[in-house]
Amino acid sequence: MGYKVVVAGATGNVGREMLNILAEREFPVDEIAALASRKSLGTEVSFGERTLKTQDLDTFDFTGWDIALFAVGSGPTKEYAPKAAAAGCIVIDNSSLYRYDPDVPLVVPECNPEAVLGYAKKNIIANPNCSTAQMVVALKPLHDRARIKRVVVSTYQSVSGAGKEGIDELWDQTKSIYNPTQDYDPKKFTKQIAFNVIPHIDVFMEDGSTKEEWKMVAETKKIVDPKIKVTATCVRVPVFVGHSEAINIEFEDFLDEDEARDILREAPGCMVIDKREDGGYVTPIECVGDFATFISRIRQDSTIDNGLNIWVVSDNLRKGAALNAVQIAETLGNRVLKKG
Ligand code: 2RA
Repeated sequence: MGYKVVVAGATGNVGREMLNILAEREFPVDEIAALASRKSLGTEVSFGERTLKTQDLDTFDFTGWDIALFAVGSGPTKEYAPKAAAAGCIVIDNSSLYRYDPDVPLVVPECNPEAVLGYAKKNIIANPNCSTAQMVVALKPLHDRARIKRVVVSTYQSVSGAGKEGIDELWDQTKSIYNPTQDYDPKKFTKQIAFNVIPHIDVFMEDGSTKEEWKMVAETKKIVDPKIKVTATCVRVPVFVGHSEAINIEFEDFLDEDEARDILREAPGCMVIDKREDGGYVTPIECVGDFATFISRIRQDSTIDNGLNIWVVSDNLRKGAALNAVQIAETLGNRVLKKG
């Protein structure tokens, strides 16, 4: 016997990946419902070999369904997640709405799988932001060995993190640059993204940081350790899929770069590609469609006592969103629901 699974937001980039990954990982599904907002209603989506017709999120009855993967953004989540949860369906939510709620666990299964047990207070589990998810997969095993004091991270985030409109804007703007009769002003992003980089993701906070940067701080503390200090600069780059991060880590104890490489080679979810030669590292285009978080450029930072630099790349629609949500469902299945 398997699970009755709902995917809400099934026509979006992340919702489609959720369906792909449930099928690829052979999640034990007895019944599946693909939900969409009224404007995308009837759109067909793929689930393995099957084609599903989307149903209306607004009128769907969640009673009797086990797990709902939500990828609909904070507004609709606020309306529909409590409805699903009250009907007894456990919600795994990809929006930021519940991430900082003390009664809702924020889970990256490679880091804090035991936290899923906290789902019962609200029947909701939160999925972290994409830039945090891939970073903590690499940080946790290093923290377990040498205790991280401080992290300085710069991100290089692909346009798919901003949804389909972000992808379309990069594509159309790039074409318009080769065709001067075609004007293409920024709409989704604040400045031209084609052949450019923009040091601004999400809204500005009072202290001058952006919400994306704040999320990396708050979520790392909730998932790994509240004592870790994080400072982040988040940057949008003209890449379609795959976020990259240059991470500088300061530890309590000395950690040799070779030992760090060995630890990361064994760590769950990590794939080390680290040859000190031309091309001996991973770039975002190579991680698309993969499950792993790739780690390259592992090297000592000799400007501080216990410092290390790493380069971390992952598919933001997968580990940063849909894959992590499906892994939470798997963890919930193995540790709590025990069907399948
Ligand atoms: C981005 N963090 O890349 C977002 C998506 N969750 O814009």
